[in-house]
Amino acid sequence: MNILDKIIADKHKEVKLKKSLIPVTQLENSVLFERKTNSLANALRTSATGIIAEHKRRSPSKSVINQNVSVQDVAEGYETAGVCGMSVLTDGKYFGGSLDDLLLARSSVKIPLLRKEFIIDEYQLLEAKAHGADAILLIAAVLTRDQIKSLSEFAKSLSLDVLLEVHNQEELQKSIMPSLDMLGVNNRNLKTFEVSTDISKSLSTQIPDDFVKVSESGISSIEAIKDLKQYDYKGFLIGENFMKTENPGASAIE
Ligand code: IGP
Repeated sequence: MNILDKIIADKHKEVKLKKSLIPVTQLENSVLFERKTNSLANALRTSATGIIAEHKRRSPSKSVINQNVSVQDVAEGYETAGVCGMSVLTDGKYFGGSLDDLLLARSSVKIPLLRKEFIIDEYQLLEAKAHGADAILLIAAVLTRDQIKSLSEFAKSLSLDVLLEVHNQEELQKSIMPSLDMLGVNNRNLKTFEVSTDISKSLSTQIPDDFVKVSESGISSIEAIKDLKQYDYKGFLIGENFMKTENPGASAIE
Protein backbone atom coordinates (compact mmCIF):
# COMPACT_ATOMS: atom_id res chain seq x y z
CA MET A 1 0.00 0.00 0.00
CA ASN A 2 1.41 3.44 -0.86
CA ILE A 3 1.17 6.33 1.60
CA LEU A 4 -1.78 7.92 -0.17
CA ASP A 5 -3.82 4.71 0.06
CA LYS A 6 -2.94 4.50 3.75
CA ILE A 7 -3.98 8.09 4.40
CA ILE A 8 -7.32 7.50 2.64
CA ALA A 9 -7.99 4.27 4.54
CA ASP A 10 -7.38 6.13 7.82
CA LYS A 11 -9.51 9.04 6.63
CA HIS A 12 -12.52 6.77 6.07
CA LYS A 13 -12.25 5.56 9.68
CA GLU A 14 -11.77 9.10 11.00
CA VAL A 15 -14.80 10.49 9.15
CA LYS A 16 -16.98 7.60 10.30
CA LEU A 17 -16.00 8.21 13.91
CA LYS A 18 -16.50 11.98 13.68
CA LYS A 19 -19.94 11.53 12.12
CA SER A 20 -20.94 9.43 15.11
CA LEU A 21 -19.67 12.08 17.55
CA ILE A 22 -20.60 15.40 15.95
CA PRO A 23 -23.94 15.53 14.12
CA VAL A 24 -24.33 17.57 10.93
CA THR A 25 -26.81 19.88 12.68
CA GLN A 26 -24.08 20.92 15.11
CA LEU A 27 -21.83 21.93 12.19
CA GLU A 28 -24.70 23.77 10.52
CA ASN A 29 -25.42 25.67 13.73
CA SER A 30 -21.85 26.95 14.01
CA VAL A 31 -21.55 30.76 14.08
CA LEU A 32 -19.33 30.63 11.00
CA PHE A 33 -21.65 28.49 8.92
CA GLU A 34 -23.85 31.20 7.45
CA ARG A 35 -21.08 33.69 6.76
CA LYS A 36 -20.27 35.09 3.34
CA THR A 37 -17.13 33.45 1.98
CA ASN A 38 -14.20 35.23 0.35
CA SER A 39 -13.38 33.71 -3.06
CA LEU A 40 -9.81 32.44 -3.41
CA ALA A 41 -10.22 32.02 -7.17
CA ASN A 42 -11.27 35.68 -7.57
CA ALA A 43 -8.42 36.84 -5.37
CA LEU A 44 -5.93 34.88 -7.51
CA ARG A 45 -7.31 36.31 -10.76
CA THR A 46 -6.39 39.83 -9.67
CA SER A 47 -3.39 39.20 -7.38
CA ALA A 48 0.08 40.52 -8.19
CA THR A 49 1.87 37.67 -6.41
CA GLY A 50 -0.63 34.80 -6.49
CA ILE A 51 0.97 33.23 -3.46
CA ILE A 52 -1.08 30.80 -1.36
CA ALA A 53 1.05 30.29 1.74
CA GLU A 54 0.57 27.09 3.68
CA HIS A 55 0.59 26.20 7.37
CA LYS A 56 2.25 22.78 7.56
CA ARG A 57 3.89 21.44 10.73
CA ARG A 58 5.12 18.16 9.32
CA SER A 59 4.59 15.86 6.37
CA PRO A 60 5.17 12.22 5.49
CA SER A 61 7.95 13.25 3.09
CA LYS A 62 9.83 15.64 5.40
CA SER A 63 8.75 14.63 8.95
CA VAL A 64 9.07 17.74 11.17
CA ILE A 65 9.05 21.11 9.37
CA ASN A 66 8.11 23.49 12.18
CA GLN A 67 6.43 22.71 15.50
CA ASN A 68 7.36 25.93 17.28
CA VAL A 69 5.22 28.64 15.72
CA SER A 70 1.57 29.33 16.50
CA VAL A 71 -0.91 29.14 13.67
CA GLN A 72 -2.19 32.64 14.57
CA ASP A 73 1.30 34.13 14.24
CA VAL A 74 1.84 32.33 10.95
CA ALA A 75 -1.53 33.52 9.60
CA GLU A 76 -0.95 37.14 10.65
CA GLY A 77 2.58 37.04 9.25
CA TYR A 78 1.36 35.74 5.91
CA GLU A 79 -1.44 38.33 5.71
CA THR A 80 0.93 41.17 6.58
CA ALA A 81 3.36 39.91 3.93
CA GLY A 82 0.56 40.38 1.39
CA VAL A 83 -0.03 36.79 0.31
CA CYS A 84 -3.20 36.15 -1.67
CA GLY A 85 -4.53 33.30 0.45
CA MET A 86 -3.58 30.77 3.10
CA SER A 87 -3.75 26.99 3.04
CA VAL A 88 -4.27 25.26 6.38
CA LEU A 89 -3.53 21.54 6.66
CA THR A 90 -6.14 19.94 8.88
CA ASP A 91 -5.02 16.31 8.74
CA GLY A 92 -3.72 15.29 12.16
CA LYS A 93 -2.08 11.93 11.79
CA TYR A 94 0.25 12.64 8.86
CA PHE A 95 0.57 16.45 8.86
CA GLY A 96 0.07 17.43 12.51
CA GLY A 97 -2.80 19.77 11.69
CA SER A 98 -6.39 20.11 12.93
CA LEU A 99 -9.69 21.84 12.34
CA ASP A 100 -8.78 24.02 15.33
CA ASP A 101 -5.87 25.35 13.27
CA LEU A 102 -8.35 26.42 10.62
CA LEU A 103 -10.58 28.06 13.22
CA LEU A 104 -7.62 29.92 14.76
CA ALA A 105 -6.41 31.09 11.35
CA ARG A 106 -9.97 32.31 10.62
CA SER A 107 -10.06 34.25 13.85
CA SER A 108 -6.75 35.93 12.94
CA VAL A 109 -7.03 36.96 9.27
CA LYS A 110 -9.41 38.07 6.52
CA ILE A 111 -7.59 36.56 3.50
CA PRO A 112 -9.21 33.54 1.80
CA LEU A 113 -8.49 30.25 3.59
CA LEU A 114 -8.17 26.86 1.92
CA ARG A 115 -8.92 23.74 3.94
CA LYS A 116 -6.10 21.39 2.93
CA GLU A 117 -7.44 17.93 3.60
CA PHE A 118 -8.01 14.54 2.05
CA ILE A 119 -11.70 15.01 1.28
CA ILE A 120 -13.73 11.86 0.67
CA ASP A 121 -17.10 12.78 2.16
CA GLU A 122 -19.58 15.70 2.10
CA TYR A 123 -19.36 15.79 5.90
CA GLN A 124 -15.82 17.22 5.60
CA LEU A 125 -17.16 20.06 3.46
CA LEU A 126 -19.65 20.97 6.18
CA GLU A 127 -16.75 20.90 8.65
CA ALA A 128 -14.72 23.16 6.37
CA LYS A 129 -17.54 25.74 6.22
CA ALA A 130 -18.15 25.55 9.96
CA HIS A 131 -14.46 26.16 10.73
CA GLY A 132 -13.97 29.18 8.51
CA ALA A 133 -12.76 27.87 5.14
CA ASP A 134 -13.39 29.77 1.90
CA ALA A 135 -12.12 27.03 -0.38
CA ILE A 136 -11.51 23.29 -0.33
CA LEU A 137 -9.12 20.88 -2.03
CA LEU A 138 -10.16 17.78 -3.94
CA ILE A 139 -7.45 15.31 -4.99
CA ALA A 140 -8.16 13.57 -8.31
CA ALA A 141 -5.80 10.68 -7.50
CA VAL A 142 -8.15 9.41 -4.78
CA LEU A 143 -11.59 10.25 -6.23
CA THR A 144 -13.69 8.98 -9.14
CA ARG A 145 -15.19 11.44 -11.62
CA ASP A 146 -18.60 10.93 -9.99
CA GLN A 147 -17.17 11.71 -6.55
CA ILE A 148 -15.41 14.82 -7.88
CA LYS A 149 -18.72 15.93 -9.39
CA SER A 150 -20.88 15.39 -6.32
CA LEU A 151 -18.32 16.78 -3.84
CA SER A 152 -17.56 19.87 -5.94
CA GLU A 153 -21.25 20.59 -6.52
CA PHE A 154 -21.94 20.27 -2.82
CA ALA A 155 -19.00 22.59 -2.04
CA LYS A 156 -20.40 25.17 -4.48
CA SER A 157 -23.80 24.94 -2.78
CA LEU A 158 -21.99 25.97 0.43
CA SER A 159 -20.27 28.89 -1.42
CA LEU A 160 -16.88 27.22 -1.08
CA ASP A 161 -14.43 27.52 -3.98
CA VAL A 162 -13.02 24.25 -5.28
CA LEU A 163 -9.36 23.58 -6.06
CA LEU A 164 -9.00 20.28 -7.89
CA GLU A 165 -5.52 18.77 -7.71
CA VAL A 166 -4.03 16.60 -10.43
CA HIS A 167 -0.62 15.13 -11.06
CA ASN A 168 -0.90 13.71 -14.59
CA GLN A 169 -2.83 13.92 -17.83
CA GLU A 170 -5.20 11.09 -17.02
CA GLU A 171 -6.28 12.69 -13.73
CA LEU A 172 -6.74 16.01 -15.49
CA GLN A 173 -8.88 14.59 -18.28
CA LYS A 174 -11.23 12.71 -15.99
CA SER A 175 -11.73 15.80 -13.81
CA ILE A 176 -12.62 18.72 -16.06
CA MET A 177 -16.12 19.95 -15.13
CA PRO A 178 -17.81 23.33 -14.55
CA SER A 179 -18.16 22.96 -10.77
CA LEU A 180 -14.39 23.46 -10.30
CA ASP A 181 -12.89 26.94 -9.88
CA MET A 182 -9.17 26.25 -9.78
CA LEU A 183 -7.05 23.50 -11.24
CA GLY A 184 -3.92 22.71 -9.28
CA VAL A 185 -1.00 20.72 -10.60
CA ASN A 186 0.88 19.08 -7.76
CA ASN A 187 4.57 19.04 -8.59
CA ARG A 188 4.99 16.38 -5.91
CA ASN A 189 3.91 12.85 -6.67
CA LEU A 190 1.99 11.94 -3.49
CA LYS A 191 2.80 8.28 -4.04
CA THR A 192 6.57 8.57 -4.50
CA PHE A 193 7.29 12.14 -3.17
CA GLU A 194 9.31 13.01 -6.27
CA VAL A 195 9.08 16.75 -7.02
CA SER A 196 9.48 18.64 -10.31
CA THR A 197 7.88 21.84 -11.57
CA ASP A 198 8.19 20.36 -15.09
CA ILE A 199 4.87 18.63 -14.38
CA SER A 200 3.12 22.02 -14.10
CA LYS A 201 4.75 23.16 -17.31
CA SER A 202 3.84 20.10 -19.34
CA LEU A 203 0.19 20.01 -18.19
CA SER A 204 -0.44 23.77 -18.51
CA THR A 205 -1.67 23.77 -22.11
CA GLN A 206 -4.22 21.07 -21.37
CA ILE A 207 -6.01 23.07 -18.68
CA PRO A 208 -8.95 25.00 -20.18
CA ASP A 209 -8.72 28.79 -19.80
CA ASP A 210 -11.83 29.13 -17.63
CA PHE A 211 -9.99 27.60 -14.65
CA VAL A 212 -7.50 29.50 -12.52
CA LYS A 213 -4.25 27.53 -12.76
CA VAL A 214 -2.35 26.82 -9.58
CA SER A 215 1.08 25.23 -9.32
CA GLU A 216 1.59 23.34 -6.05
CA SER A 217 4.63 22.13 -4.09
CA GLY A 218 8.38 22.33 -4.40
CA ILE A 219 8.37 26.07 -5.23
CA SER A 220 11.28 27.80 -3.48
CA SER A 221 12.32 30.85 -5.50
CA ILE A 222 11.00 33.95 -7.25
CA GLU A 223 12.61 32.60 -10.42
CA ALA A 224 10.48 29.46 -10.24
CA ILE A 225 7.34 31.63 -9.92
CA LYS A 226 8.35 33.89 -12.82
CA ASP A 227 9.02 30.82 -14.91
CA LEU A 228 5.60 29.28 -14.08
CA LYS A 229 3.84 32.58 -14.82
CA GLN A 230 5.00 32.15 -18.44
CA TYR A 231 2.85 29.03 -18.48
CA ASP A 232 -0.21 31.00 -17.36
CA TYR A 233 -0.14 29.92 -13.70
CA LYS A 234 -1.91 32.45 -11.46
CA GLY A 235 -1.51 30.70 -8.10
CA PHE A 236 1.53 29.27 -6.33
CA LEU A 237 1.03 27.04 -3.33
CA ILE A 238 4.07 27.23 -1.08
CA GLY A 239 4.47 25.43 2.25
CA GLU A 240 7.82 24.14 3.31
CA ASN A 241 9.91 26.99 1.96
CA PHE A 242 8.14 29.40 4.37
CA MET A 243 7.39 27.00 7.22
CA LYS A 244 10.97 25.78 7.63
CA THR A 245 12.02 29.26 8.79
CA GLU A 246 11.61 30.65 12.30
CA ASN A 247 9.21 33.32 11.10
CA PRO A 248 7.20 31.98 8.13
CA GLY A 249 5.37 35.30 7.58
CA ALA A 250 8.59 37.27 7.30
CA SER A 251 10.01 34.82 4.78
CA ALA A 252 6.89 35.22 2.63
CA ILE A 253 7.80 38.90 2.06
CA GLU A 254 11.13 38.10 0.40
C1 IGP B 1 2.90 22.75 -0.40
P1 IGP B 1 5.56 22.52 -0.40
O1 IGP B 1 6.48 21.64 -1.17
O2 IGP B 1 5.72 23.98 -0.77
O3 IGP B 1 5.64 22.33 1.07
O4 IGP B 1 4.06 22.07 -0.85
C2 IGP B 1 1.63 22.00 -0.85
O5 IGP B 1 1.58 22.06 -2.24
C3 IGP B 1 1.64 20.55 -0.36
O6 IGP B 1 1.65 20.56 1.02
C4 IGP B 1 0.45 19.73 -0.87
C5 IGP B 1 -0.34 18.78 -0.14
C6 IGP B 1 -1.30 18.28 -1.06
C7 IGP B 1 -0.34 18.31 1.16
C8 IGP B 1 -0.06 19.76 -2.13
N1 IGP B 1 -1.09 18.90 -2.25
C9 IGP B 1 -2.26 17.35 -0.68
C10 IGP B 1 -1.31 17.37 1.53
C11 IGP B 1 -2.25 16.92 0.62
